[in-house]
Amino acid sequence: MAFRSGFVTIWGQPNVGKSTFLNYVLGRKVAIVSSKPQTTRQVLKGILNLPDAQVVFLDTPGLHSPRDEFGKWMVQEAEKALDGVDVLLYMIAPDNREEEDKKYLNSLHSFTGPVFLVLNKKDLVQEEEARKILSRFSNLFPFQGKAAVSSITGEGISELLSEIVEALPPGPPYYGEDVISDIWEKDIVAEIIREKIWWYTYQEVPYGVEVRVEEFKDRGDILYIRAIIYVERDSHKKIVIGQEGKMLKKIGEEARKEIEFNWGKKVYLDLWVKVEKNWRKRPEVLGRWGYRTK
Ligand SMILES: Nc1nc2c(ncn2[C@@H]2O[C@H](COP(=O)(O)OP(=O)(O)OP(=O)(O)O)[C@@H](O)[C@H]2O)c(=O)[nH]1
Ligand SMILES: [Mg+2]
Repeated sequence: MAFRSGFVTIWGQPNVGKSTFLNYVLGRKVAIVSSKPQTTRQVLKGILNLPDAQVVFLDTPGLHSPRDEFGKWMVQEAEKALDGVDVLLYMIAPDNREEEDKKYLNSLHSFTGPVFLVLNKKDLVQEEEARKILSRFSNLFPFQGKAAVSSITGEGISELLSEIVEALPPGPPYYGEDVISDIWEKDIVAEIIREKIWWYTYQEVPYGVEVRVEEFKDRGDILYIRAIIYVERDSHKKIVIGQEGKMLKKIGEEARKEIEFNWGKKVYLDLWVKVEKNWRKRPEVLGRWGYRTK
């Protein structure tokens, strides 16, 4: 059988489990995950090497109606991830807002490749309910295939992967076998720190957080990392630092443990918190950080 390779974009509303799915498929965490919507901000590639195929997945920010410049940038990122890809996985979850899905599926009619409908979080519903949801969606779009999976238990995923591989064109791999993701070391660290902030802070705080790694130095026995956590308001800074610095300490400890685990090395993590007022609405700040809208 000929070797196959291609690009597969994971698309869908926020919080349906796109990043969790990617991490499960790769057997490794490349994308951060949280129980809050709009966790993923940038398109991230995750590369799966199989004996007979290479599948390059693109995890995307959840589709939503943007409320500011930054939200606009996130949705544009997701839309750009349709260009030139071979296969699309449209992901839904049992607690999805189906009206919204109709809108996004309608916008897909210009996509020429095969589209698979993937109902994630199957573990949360009975078999019968999963079947009903899939059949309701059948009328909305000419899907190439449909699958119900769980990105927590792994149910249904290997069958779906075989279908995806079959839908890919024959061709050589795009990346070397040792490449798992296109995300750089500094960005992985920034994302790990951001994930902990998403886990431990509430309401508007995580949405207004941006993490920039300013220094990343391997000093032989220790990895020295200096990062700035930007927040939108003074009150948010207080929350992220916490009483007597407790919150920042907890975020730092959790992030440090994960970085040490990933790099197999001791880490010194130097965290700072700064206010960048209303950065999500300010094109000049977004531009400086590489978030340019069209
Ligand atoms: N029970 C269950 N929970 C899941 C499953 N997949 C993901 N989750 C949970 O759903 C939440 C959202 O997961 P994410 O992977 O961050 O979702 P996402 O689609 O990437 O979200 P955005 O990046 O915001 O677009 C997390 O709390 C996950 O643990 C699943 O198959 N079953
Ligand atoms: Mg995500």
